[in-house]
Amino acid sequence: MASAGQQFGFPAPLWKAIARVRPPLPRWRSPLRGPWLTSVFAVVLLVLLPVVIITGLLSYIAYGPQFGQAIPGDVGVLRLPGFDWSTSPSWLYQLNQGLHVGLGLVLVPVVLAKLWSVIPKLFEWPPVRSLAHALERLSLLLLVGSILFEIVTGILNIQYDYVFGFSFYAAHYTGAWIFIGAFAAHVVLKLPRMVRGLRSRSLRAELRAPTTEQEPDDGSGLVAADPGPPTMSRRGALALVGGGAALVGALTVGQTLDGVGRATAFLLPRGRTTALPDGGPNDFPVNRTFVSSGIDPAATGAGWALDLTGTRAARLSRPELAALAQHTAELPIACVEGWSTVQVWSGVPLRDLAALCGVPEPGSALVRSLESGPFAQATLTGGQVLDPDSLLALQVGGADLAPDHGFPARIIVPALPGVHCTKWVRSIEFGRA
Ligand SMILES: Nc1nc2c(c(=O)[nH]1)N[C@H]1C(S)=C(S)[C@@H](COP(=O)(O)O)O[C@H]1N2
Ligand SMILES: [Mo]
Repeated sequence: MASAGQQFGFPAPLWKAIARVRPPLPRWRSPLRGPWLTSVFAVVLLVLLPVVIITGLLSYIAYGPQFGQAIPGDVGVLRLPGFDWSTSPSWLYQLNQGLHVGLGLVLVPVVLAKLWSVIPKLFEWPPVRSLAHALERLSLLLLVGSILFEIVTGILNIQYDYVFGFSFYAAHYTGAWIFIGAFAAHVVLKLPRMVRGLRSRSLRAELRAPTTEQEPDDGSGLVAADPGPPTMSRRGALALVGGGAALVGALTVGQTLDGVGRATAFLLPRGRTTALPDGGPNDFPVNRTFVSSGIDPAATGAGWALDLTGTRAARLSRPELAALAQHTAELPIACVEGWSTVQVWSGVPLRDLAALCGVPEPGSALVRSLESGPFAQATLTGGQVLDPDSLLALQVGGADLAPDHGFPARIIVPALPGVHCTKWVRSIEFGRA
């Protein structure tokens, strides 16, 4: 350790003096802290955080970055290999986002417990001992900073609370990559230590008997030198964190499931309003009501007609659309924010509309809404248009769509992110492959 000061070019006596003048930093004295407990929290995160990461990146791809409609648009070197998001199984995006948001929330207590278990390291003195130590601490700053940033921005977003003055998606995406890099480095550096920590005690023995005796000091800096009296057993600590995670999970899953499950989704701010609270087919959650879209109600009246363009143009009124062959499919709407609802939709298959305007094998379809603003348009892939269950829906559960659900017509495509299931459709432009 004599080299520590020398690496920075400090004379050794000065370095030693810095080490001696420890400021009055808090002393962390819980006898619970130790390498085994930290390793237990670590292994849970090591297994489950990659699921949150991967589903997050898949959601970015599902948005269709190839059409410039994933946010952020230009991500430079962070561009993911593009592929067309599948339409099957129809619950693919529902599962993806249920996992991303649900597991992300469930892991919050585990992340907090892990940070609590290593907090003495934050107050280490001297703050840096060598260049390697300085780099390690910098990577930890990025690791902890980015995961807290992802948690806070993620939760604020699903709470519909855009308090930040920047784009949620751009920030969450960039933060994710910082986290991925720091997480990978951390795993490489700490994996052996985690394995040693896990091996140092038997989980079964810990769970069987409540132990409060301190773990032996392995020099990791986690075990308090002057421990305070125990407040709870290690088993109690695991039960507290596990119970917290289970409670968050129980209050969240309902948003991805339908029916009675939704009543238990207490953490869900959205989807509590329903379009028509009459127990009928339109009585299911709505995010954005017709009134808040700002569309003039007259524009959805008898004069409404759908404009189609391809190699030839067509204009179809609602009765004309209803006179075409109808198809019915039970499909979810799954929002990026994790909530979803499965309904029975009926309408005209998009591929029939494509064929009608001379593009039987479309490469894309640009759907425009009567609305302006962020939901004004969305582009579908050729594969999405050609799925037989992809619809321009006119009805839900056998009744005409309520204004809040997109009357006169809305897009429903299996496994498509909810945001691209455009409501109040005005026109569709089919592009060639
Ligand atoms: N025109 C338009 N279409 C839209 C939206 C919208 O605000 N305007 N919301 C989108 C989003 S984000 C989702 S998740 C689905 C379902 O939203 P809803 O509950 O508001 O119908 O519709 C999508 N289609
Ligand atoms: Mo959404």
